[in-house]
Amino acid sequence: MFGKITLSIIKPDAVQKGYVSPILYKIVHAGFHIIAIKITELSKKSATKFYAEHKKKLFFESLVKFMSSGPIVSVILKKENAVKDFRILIGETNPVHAKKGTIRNLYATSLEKNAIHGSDSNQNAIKECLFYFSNREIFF
Ligand code: YYY
Ligand code: MG
Repeated sequence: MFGKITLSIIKPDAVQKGYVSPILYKIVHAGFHIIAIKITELSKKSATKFYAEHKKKLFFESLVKFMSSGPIVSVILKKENAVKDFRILIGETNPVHAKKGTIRNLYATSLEKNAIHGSDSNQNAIKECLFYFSNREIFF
């Protein structure tokens, strides 16, 4: 599966605004297959663990608070070149710089509340998928 899967999270802002369905439609339309999906909520502890790489950044505390502020939808997606192609589909981290038609361009609220997550490497994709799902919940 290395190289063929990525982990996505529809973040609390997008869930709250009712964007789950249009976002999933766009993802599937772009050729990604959903092989695991769940609606869940991150505790502050889990959000801290998930974003551990950013723990020294100034935005970290606010990010953790936001990510644990409401339900999220976590999804494992399968496709050739999943990680790279998905990052293109979601657009730049800062929605102001996200290309027209990308998910962040269409649905983000702000730099912090940017609607969606996508893994940044094949290694991290595997790690992040296993953060949210057990093997029994993944349907290759
Ligand atoms: O991978 P990606 O989500 O595009 O960006 P990261 O650099 O990994 O940052 C994670 C997350 O943190 C980002 O989606 C929004 C938030 N963030 C922020 O609030 N302020 C920043 N200056 C940078 C990132
Ligand atoms: Mg990242």
